[in-house]
Amino acid sequence: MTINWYPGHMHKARREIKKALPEIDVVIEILDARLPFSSANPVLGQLARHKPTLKLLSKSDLADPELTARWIEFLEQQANTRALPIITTDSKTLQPIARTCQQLASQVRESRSVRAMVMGIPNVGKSTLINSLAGKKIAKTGNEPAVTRVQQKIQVGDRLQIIDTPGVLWPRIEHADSAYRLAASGAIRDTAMDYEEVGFWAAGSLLQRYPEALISRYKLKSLPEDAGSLLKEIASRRGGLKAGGVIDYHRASEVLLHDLRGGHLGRITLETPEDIPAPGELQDDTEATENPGFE
Ligand SMILES: Nc1nc2c(ncn2[C@@H]2O[C@H](COP(=O)(O)OP(=O)(O)O)[C@@H](O)[C@H]2O)c(=O)[nH]1
Ligand SMILES: [Mg+2]
Repeated sequence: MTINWYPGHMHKARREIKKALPEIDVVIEILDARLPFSSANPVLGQLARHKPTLKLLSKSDLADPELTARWIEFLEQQANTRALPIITTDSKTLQPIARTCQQLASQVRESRSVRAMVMGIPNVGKSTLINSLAGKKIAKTGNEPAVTRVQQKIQVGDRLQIIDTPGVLWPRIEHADSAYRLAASGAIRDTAMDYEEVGFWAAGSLLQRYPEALISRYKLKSLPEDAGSLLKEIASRRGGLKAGGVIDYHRASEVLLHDLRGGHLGRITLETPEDIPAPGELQDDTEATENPGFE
């Protein structure tokens, strides 16, 4: 999957959200539990600032449970916001969704259902969630235009309705660390980013955050000093050593990223609330304000 978010796409997505919002009581934003900041859309918070929001941390089966708990606590400090960890295919983890939406939209009179729409960046689990909640395959996987076709509502329990078409939003592509995290997690499978560069970034990040996982997965005798040395160790163990002792960094990156994405290094989270850059350092949000003509 390639994500190409041109300004045109962003404007269209934004227009569709604006069109849909008046009908919606609660915004359900799906974040990737391994990177809850970087997998968030940079402008949804402003667009939907008057709407109660339920943030669902999907893929929590792959994420570090301690950090997921910290993210939940952090996210719930925002006004009108609740957060829940989910595994989109595990209906048990989805049970609190309906109740939480009702609590968030307490102004909705009891005689009607609370209306919600699922939004999120590509590959975060929107279709899987909608299908799980519907109990059957409704949402198409793949690139379906967001709000343009006729929408159906899925009844979830007594008092929650979810629009069957998710809102597809763009990720934080302009923030370098976020782009690396998105790429390392597999959210962006094929980008303009250099594969080995992502491998080096992941190696450096894992050395810092999850050294024990690396030692046990690659049976290392000691912790390598830097990303290059780690990739060298991996290469020498997994068919990445070429004639004359030349290191195949591409191969080593492939092994590391495959292991990371597949959960073979254990449950790993790539960012903590402390990693959120100060507002001044964030450039991706400027896009929202530099288009005053956009409605
Ligand atoms: N491990 C894990 N994988 C998930 C989870 N949710 C979704 N996925 C996988 O992530 C990929 C993208 O899911 P999809 O629902 O198509 O994402 P969408 O693009 O947001 O609609 C699929 O391969 C799913 O199987 C989850 O909670 N845990
Ligand atoms: Mg989908």
